[in-house]
Amino acid sequence: MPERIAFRMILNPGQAAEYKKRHDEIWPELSQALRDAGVSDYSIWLDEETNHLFATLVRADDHSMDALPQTDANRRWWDFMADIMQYNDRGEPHVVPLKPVFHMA
Ligand code: RM4
Repeated sequence: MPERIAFRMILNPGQAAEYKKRHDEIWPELSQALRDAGVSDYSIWLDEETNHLFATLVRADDHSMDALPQTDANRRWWDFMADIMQYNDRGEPHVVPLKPVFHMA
């Protein structure tokens, strides 16, 4: 069964418009890399009070999200986004997995 997951990232202050613009113009090769990794129905929402980015996506049973950071498109995208998001010391966006607590179908 495909699984929906959610996680949180952090935007740098004052970067909301730029973050949205970059995603409005998302690189086709990045969307393709995500799809190839078994990702679909990916949304990101901004909490303007905290600058938290709330993301949800669906991943296939046989997804390969763990290998995404090694793809050329993802590596270049993370380099490109590093000036407007908070990153960890491994050069990846700071990501906090979120725990499902309620769902009404
Ligand atoms: C985000 C961040 C995530 C990526 C999305 C598409 O800003 O870089 O890692 O999955 O863009």
